[in-house]
Amino acid sequence: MTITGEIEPVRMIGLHGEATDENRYNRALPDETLRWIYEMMVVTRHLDDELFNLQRQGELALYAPCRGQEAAQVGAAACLRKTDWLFPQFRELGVFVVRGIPAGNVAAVWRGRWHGGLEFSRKRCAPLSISIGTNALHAVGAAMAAQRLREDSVTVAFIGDGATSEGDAHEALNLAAVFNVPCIFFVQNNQWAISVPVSKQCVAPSIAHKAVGYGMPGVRVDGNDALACYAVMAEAAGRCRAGGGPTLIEAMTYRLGPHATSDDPTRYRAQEEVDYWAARDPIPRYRSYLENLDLWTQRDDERLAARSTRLCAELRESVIDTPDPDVNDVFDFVFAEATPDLIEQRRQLGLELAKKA
Ligand SMILES: Cc1ncc(C[n+]2csc(CCOP(=O)(O)OP(=O)(O)O)c2C)c(N)n1
Ligand SMILES: [Mg+2]
Repeated sequence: MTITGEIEPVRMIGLHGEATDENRYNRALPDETLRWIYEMMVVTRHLDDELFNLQRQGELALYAPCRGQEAAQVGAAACLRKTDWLFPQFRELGVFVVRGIPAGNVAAVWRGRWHGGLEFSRKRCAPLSISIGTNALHAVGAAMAAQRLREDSVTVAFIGDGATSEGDAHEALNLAAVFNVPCIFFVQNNQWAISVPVSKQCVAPSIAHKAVGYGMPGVRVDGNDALACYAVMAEAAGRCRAGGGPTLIEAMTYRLGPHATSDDPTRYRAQEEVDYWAARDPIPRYRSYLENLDLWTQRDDERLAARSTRLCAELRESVIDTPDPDVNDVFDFVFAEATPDLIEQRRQLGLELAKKA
């Protein structure tokens, strides 16, 4: 849908799990898909907590938690095909879980052990982009490649409200529109960019409105409503596959935790604001929706809790048990064929290490 001035986000599940009267999108997903979306959100929440704990225990250098953003991430990723390309920023655990990337691989990245842990070629997920906004350009490049190869794949750039202020994001959005590429810009507006509120990033009526200036459809969606996120992404992906070009989606959500494990958000935001959003937690809301449809019971909770516990244990084991990689990986995986400079650097490092041994 093209925005026409209204900024009311698309919402398919009300705050208490009731179906809204939103009828522009398909809500009749198969029961298994509806249940799977919930499972992915709950698993993400548990793994997110475990990653946080692992950092606190000194096992990871840093971690950027996604608590509160599970609906946006899982909803957006769940409607994609495995052949679609993902270009994350750095907070997209829910997207990785949906794509089947083991949380241990994500942990390896935050441990500084293996920066390619998201398996670009096998899982079609680019490495974390700590330089915010840069991944949007990579996504557009990949979409241009898909266009030239006549693939019907879609690429998704996951960026934050803060990243929309970066020149790279502007260039990417404009390029995507001009070349009509199959790229979706999924902006998680979680209200904050570290300690800077979204009011300091954007004074347009919404981030979605900016799509008008680029000449692409813009959609604002309730980012704490997994079904609505799924629906608007499915629509945008369908448009990409039909040659209809890019879409800018703004998912209204909230980062319930700190920016990263080194941040203290109590220094810059009020507890009342956090409480307001905690009461809009996407997970219980979606659970109520499933219960209303008779699609979820307490026995399902028990099964899901066991699954989450197992996945957290696997994550912990993989972090603690896996040996550090060979330092030469730094040189071996830069180019398909090492350049003379890299070969020389590799030789020099080998000599240094031999001295120390
Ligand atoms: C190019 C660049 N400039 C500055 C930073 C420092 N930085 C790290 S995260 C961040 C804010 C990101 O905010 P947002 O895009 O809203 O994502 P969120 O952290 O809310 O998920 C900034 C400015 C960076 N990583 N990269
Ligand atoms: Mg943000």
